[in-house]
Amino acid sequence: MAFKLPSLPYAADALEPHIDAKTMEIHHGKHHNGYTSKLNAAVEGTTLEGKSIEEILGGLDMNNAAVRNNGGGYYNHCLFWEVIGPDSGQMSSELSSAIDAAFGSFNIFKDAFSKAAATQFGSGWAWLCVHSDGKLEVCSTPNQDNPLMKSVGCEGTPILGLDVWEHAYYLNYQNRRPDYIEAFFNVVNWTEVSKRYAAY
Ligand code: MN3
Repeated sequence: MAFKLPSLPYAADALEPHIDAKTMEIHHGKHHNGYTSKLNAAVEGTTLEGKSIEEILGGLDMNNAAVRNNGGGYYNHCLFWEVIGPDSGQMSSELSSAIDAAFGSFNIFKDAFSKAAATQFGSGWAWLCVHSDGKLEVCSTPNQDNPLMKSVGCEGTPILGLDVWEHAYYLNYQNRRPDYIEAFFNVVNWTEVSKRYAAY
């Protein structure tokens, strides 16, 4: 069973003015679609065929560049489309408490996450991860790496991710990555992030 590009769960223009429709169309229809088809090509006929993306990334040989880059790209964007949306939803009291416990307050968490996103040199992602004991951590990874991969410097299950590749923001924000990061917080779907926290 090959991996499939998921449909965007909202219209491409639903996140305007924070993320513009053209960026969403290209990002989903070209970039994510490309990772999906290249991932399928990379696993076809190998022992990875038929495994879930979480199984593949959790047991990944980091020297397998095709699966690392395209499997990461496939998973990361699947998560990204779901944790953002036109409705900010509602953060659960459990997630709110965990954020307070780990960072001190939501605003301190937001600063730490924004800093991780802003200082990731070149292409990559910022993450909010939950460890097996429920503790939260903010980190960033280069390229399409993510915390499911062993030895990337942060571990756990990502429950919020921010794509800071230029393809995610350049049409609208050019070199102003900090403005894009600030805008991102207007489109986070906290109901979905809370659901992922509850399922860790
Ligand atoms: Mn991207």
